[in-house]
Amino acid sequence: MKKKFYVTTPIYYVNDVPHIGHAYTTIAADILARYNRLINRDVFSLTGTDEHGQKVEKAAQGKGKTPKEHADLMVKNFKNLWERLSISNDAFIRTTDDEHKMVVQELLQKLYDNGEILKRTYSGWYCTPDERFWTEKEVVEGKCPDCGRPVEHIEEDNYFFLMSKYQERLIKYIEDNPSYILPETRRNEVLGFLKNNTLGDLCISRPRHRLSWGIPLPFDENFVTYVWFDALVNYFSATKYLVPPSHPPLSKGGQGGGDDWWPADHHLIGKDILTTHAVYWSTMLMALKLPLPKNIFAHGWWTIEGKKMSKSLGNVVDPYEIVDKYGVDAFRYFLFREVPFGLDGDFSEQALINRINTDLANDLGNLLSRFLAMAVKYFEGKIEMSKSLEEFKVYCVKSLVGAMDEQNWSHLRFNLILENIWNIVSETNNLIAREEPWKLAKDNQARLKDVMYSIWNSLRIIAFLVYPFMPSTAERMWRQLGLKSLTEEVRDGLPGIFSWDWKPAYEIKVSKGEHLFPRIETKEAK
Ligand code: ME8
Repeated sequence: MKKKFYVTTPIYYVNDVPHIGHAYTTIAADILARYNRLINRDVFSLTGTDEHGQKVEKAAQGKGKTPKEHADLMVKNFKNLWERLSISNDAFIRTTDDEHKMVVQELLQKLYDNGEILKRTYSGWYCTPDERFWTEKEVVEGKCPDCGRPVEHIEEDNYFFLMSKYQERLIKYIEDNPSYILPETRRNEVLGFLKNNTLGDLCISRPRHRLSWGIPLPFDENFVTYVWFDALVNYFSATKYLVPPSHPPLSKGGQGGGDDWWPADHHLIGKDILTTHAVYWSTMLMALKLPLPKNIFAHGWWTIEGKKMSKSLGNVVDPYEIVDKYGVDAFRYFLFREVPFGLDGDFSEQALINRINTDLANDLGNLLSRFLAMAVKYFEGKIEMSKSLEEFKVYCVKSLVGAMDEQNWSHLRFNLILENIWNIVSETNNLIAREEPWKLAKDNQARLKDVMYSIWNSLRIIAFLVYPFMPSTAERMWRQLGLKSLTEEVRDGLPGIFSWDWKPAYEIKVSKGEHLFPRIETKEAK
């Protein structure tokens, strides 16, 4: 039976248009999804939108629309962008889906019946834009400690999830499971927070008179659900109704979808929403007696030329603009090569151009075109399946193993994986410089054949290794190397296709194609 792999992105608020930050997390999830499909796992990759709450209600009001009409329009921005960025998500969840709402209500009822939710009078400071309460101690001079905007004092009845009783269990869980929260700095941050503070209970309702755009509490219609309780449940509810038919139930007699896809392998999020995931979601699952996800990975923050991205600064990076100018694959590659996943990064067009010109145009693109030109010149494109040069093979196989290392993938070390792939690229360039095929063509045809096969084989390996990061580049490489469709061939040729000297059963004839990454000429790059 195939191993399953389930990866999620945050569900994004519909009150904003997507920018580079949203693209970053979603591309990361796509890289994992594509890689896991490549190695023959049954993959479910999920993204979606978070559509309830005050912010959406207000934004819709401002535009003279109902919240749902507003959301319907905004969702298109996300769906279109994911298509443009070659995101291969299996499903798109919206918190306004009826099925999702039903699951949220079911879970709320279960918690309520089990005495995990209680009604209390609450008095505290409320930050409307952030939709959260703060205690007297937390408020800084009448302002929200998180966003710095004024808070208002509110006293009202509300429902509370008894989160505090899970504090010790959560600490133990995180300590016992070192890769539950990654990277390690974030894990330590959560542990530090849990050990040095007393966890409160979580207010999970909003009175309907103040907020109507939400899921009603099943046990009290005067209240709607706090937006985070509704949003976090998406990861679980999706497994109940969005697993496509191509993903059959894994257990015998399953109903399709169902609990079989829970728990997720990775929740990818930005560091901004670590507490809601690591603390709220984890304790909610404990109270529901459901397994916890295998990993929550909180990545770093992108700034733009050293500044925080903000509408008021006018520096929000529009992914459409970047990919129109530089191409989707270059953008996808840049984001994961430039900065180790987990750390903060700074975006600038110049840094992107530098990466394109060096890693992509020079190292990779030129390698392929030089090889193709030589193959056409010396052998009319026909590549004889011989064997790789031994020393070259030994060096490259080490990097191949690194690029497919389970630990590297389960810890999302994308930059290390890319580094391993580029070791093979560099070593293949070195091989050409060392062997000088143009000289061998004159006096050593036998060696020339081995050298050319070695390069062909290495480029083939590079093609499938870059596939998760740059899917269309990989397919183009694969075809230019005289092979059929990468994804189909990988599936048919498993598992041998990942080994160094795999050979297709058919004759290989290569032909010159378009350069993968034309060099970008700018004043600075010259
Ligand atoms: O928080 N750098 O949605 P959201 C890197 N609806 N990543 C960034 C980024 C930046 N500058 N800006 C945004 C929400 N992101 C909730 C989530 S999940 C159950 C509910 C990415 O639209 C990053 O993944 O504000 C961050 O966590 C997410 O967008 C926040 O998206």
